[in-house]
Amino acid sequence: MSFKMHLLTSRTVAVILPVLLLLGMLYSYIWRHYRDGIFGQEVRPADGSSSRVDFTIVNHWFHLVASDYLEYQQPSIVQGRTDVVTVTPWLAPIVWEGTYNPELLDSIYRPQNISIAATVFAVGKYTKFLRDFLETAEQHFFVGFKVHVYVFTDRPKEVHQVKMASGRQLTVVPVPGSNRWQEISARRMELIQTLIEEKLQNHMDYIFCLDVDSKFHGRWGTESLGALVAVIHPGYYRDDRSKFPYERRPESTAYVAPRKGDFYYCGGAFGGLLQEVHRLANTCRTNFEADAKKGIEAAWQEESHLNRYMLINKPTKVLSPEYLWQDFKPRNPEVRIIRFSGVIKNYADIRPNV
Ligand code: UD2
Repeated sequence: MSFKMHLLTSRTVAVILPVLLLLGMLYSYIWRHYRDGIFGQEVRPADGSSSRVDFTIVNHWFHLVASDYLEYQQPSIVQGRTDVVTVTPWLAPIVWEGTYNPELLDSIYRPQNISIAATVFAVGKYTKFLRDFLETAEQHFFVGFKVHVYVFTDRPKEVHQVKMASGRQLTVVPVPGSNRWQEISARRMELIQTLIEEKLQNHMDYIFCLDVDSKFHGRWGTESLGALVAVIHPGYYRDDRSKFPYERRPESTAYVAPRKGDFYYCGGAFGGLLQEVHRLANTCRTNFEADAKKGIEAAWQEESHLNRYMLINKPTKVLSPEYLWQDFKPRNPEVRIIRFSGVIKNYADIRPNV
């Protein structure tokens, strides 16, 4: 190589290298922002700790592909249910019987091969509810789809063996017991967060977190899918929001002011995409712990924190009280079907404390 050529090559390298370096930095900056927006976010709880979670992109959420061969009833925009409201003021659907076509929905989601995790806690004497919960879930919960049920319990030997259909499985996760039911109920958020981080991310698409003292009676399926899914509590949906049992002490991070609130949601059933439920669980757990440091326990433990969260982070799909009724309540006429309901229980018999 001549001296001139050599000089030219070194100059070229001297120019190209910094440009490449700059481009690399720019790419990594843009990628980080894009990923945080689409795949998940670095969550920084109030205590300053941080937990990064990366989630794979969820195509089926953005792109709904229907089968060309399926024939179904023509939808209408002028006829439909008039006895209930089917959309929130922020335009999220409220799911009631008669507002959707289950075959159409299943035909959209089945080819996507989606997977659904379900968590249920059975600590102490609550293991007695597991059998009915698991058996009825086999009959009604996402039938024909990939489902992985995680049972958190301090009594693994009492977990009932249920025959599960192919593609469905159950994992028992041992957890410590507790002398306080409030702690068992509230600790669920932390355990759900850890489960997502350690076991589910990049393996499952959706997660639903459910109370164990309940049974399925009717279909709970693809109509319930959404990014962030809340269930309207059956006890308060006809009441004025000033009567909702939100946490009313301003010192609590779960505080909701008297003239605020959309709906009162259940702590006993919620779900959505993994990254959304992770964000919810992490926030509720962090806020619960911040309250605990001040000696405050919210009126309805994690249910109060969930309600505060959903007031700010609006659910993208809202499930009507069909999705969590209470067996002691007579059915209201607008509730045409009860899909999932809490059984009647004697708190004094089953809780570790009163
Ligand atoms: C309501 C909520 C519940 C929770 C609670 C406030 C509904 C239908 N239920 O139910 O989700 O927000 O208020 O904390 O919205 N558990 C055990 N062992 C125990 C106690 C509780 O495993 O000793 C678990 C179990 O999964 C149970 C859940 O925690 O289903 C909630 O406890 P609960 O059913 O006693 O609470 P409850 O009926 O007040």
